[in-house]
Amino acid sequence: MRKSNYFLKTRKETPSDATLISHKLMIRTSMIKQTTSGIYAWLPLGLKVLKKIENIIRDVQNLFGCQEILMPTIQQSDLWKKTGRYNDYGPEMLKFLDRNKKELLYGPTNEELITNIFKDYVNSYKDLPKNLYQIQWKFRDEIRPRFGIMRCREFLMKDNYSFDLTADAAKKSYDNMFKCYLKTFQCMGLRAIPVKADSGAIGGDMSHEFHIISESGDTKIIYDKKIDTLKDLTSESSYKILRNIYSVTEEKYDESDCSLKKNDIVIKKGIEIGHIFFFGTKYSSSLNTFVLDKNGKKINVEMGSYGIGVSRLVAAIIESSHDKDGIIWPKEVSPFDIGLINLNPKDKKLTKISDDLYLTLKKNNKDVLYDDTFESPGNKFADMDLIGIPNQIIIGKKNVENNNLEIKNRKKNKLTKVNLKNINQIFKQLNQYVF
Ligand code: 5CA
Repeated sequence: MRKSNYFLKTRKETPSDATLISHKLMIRTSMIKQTTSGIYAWLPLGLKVLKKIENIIRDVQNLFGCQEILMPTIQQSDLWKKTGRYNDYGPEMLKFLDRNKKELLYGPTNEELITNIFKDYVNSYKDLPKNLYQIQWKFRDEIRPRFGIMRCREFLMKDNYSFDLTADAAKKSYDNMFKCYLKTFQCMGLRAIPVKADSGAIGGDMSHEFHIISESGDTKIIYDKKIDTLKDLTSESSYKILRNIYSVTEEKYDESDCSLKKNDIVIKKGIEIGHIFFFGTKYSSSLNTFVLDKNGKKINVEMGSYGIGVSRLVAAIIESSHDKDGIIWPKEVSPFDIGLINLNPKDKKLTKISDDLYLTLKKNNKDVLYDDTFESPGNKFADMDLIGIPNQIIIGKKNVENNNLEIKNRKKNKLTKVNLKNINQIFKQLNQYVF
């Protein structure tokens, strides 16, 4: 993508209500634009990252045996009345009437709807277990939307729902999703800590949130310091530890059942990026959803639901990966693989070298943001750092005179000179960080 054509306008100023660094950086890089309180439009740069995150989540969901569906954002009220949540959910739920005065709502979550869909298709124990997921927009009329897309009113969520015959089988589905979440966040270059949590409006008696540690997080989490010594959270041995170790949200913390010594406890602030629930037959019984077991007996299905804040993750990743100059994208979710800077597009030689390299990289399936604009070198460097692509290639006069270009690693702020005719060497250098 040539920067001269790209719908991207970096800026220095941010609105006064933007206090969080991720919010500021997303506005400064024109990733998002607020359209009204707590509601945002996603612009090309932001949407690219959102889609990358979405695709990682999708791949890992598929890997763990979940099947994708897409439910509507608008739901009817009658199912919610049956489960009692039409009133219980409170003012966070956006309700409205259609032209026939039928009560509708914009889904804040989908337990009712999925249970009702499931019911029409599955009626034998032989068809279980099942696990269905969607990646769909949700609306919650948050009392105080804040921090940009971190806590907003309309947001993208991955939600999935498991259906099993017995509580034991359902707990296995829950454990499978627990592992799936550890894997998902690792694939994004994140370290997410599972903590026991309250189940709130979703209900049930077993629930975990997944947090990334961040000073800007709005939840306190309390856990055994052993977690910080685990290298790979996705290994089987780490899983066993994480599933049994002391690790809770502040609301769940009770001094009397925490047997740990003061020195063995870590208290940190976290950003909740995922939340899983086991709630048994809460929805299947009120919505009369059952299967026949092998004796022909009606059994209400045992269910769990599992959410990931897809849009929130964009901000959460920035919170955990930035410096004074801007964003530093983990390569897995970076909007582009490479930023290519032509320091002086008026210079024919530099432009020929840059154009040729841009084409070669594109032919090799690399996604490149090519700064071919007439901005000053200082602005070009600042913009590329702000946007945060992990690797930059810089084409400048002095280096070209010596047949060199420079490759900059954004994270380490390290420049390496490479012979510009040696394309293999260029790829080798880029490979170290990007692909
Ligand atoms: N039905 C369950 C799981 S499918 C559910 O709704 N869970 S939840 O309420 O915990 O939401 C799932 C995830 O969505 C949260 O972990 C959080 O990352 C994200 N999320 C929740 N509220 C917001 C919000 N207002 N803005 C952005 N992301 C949000």
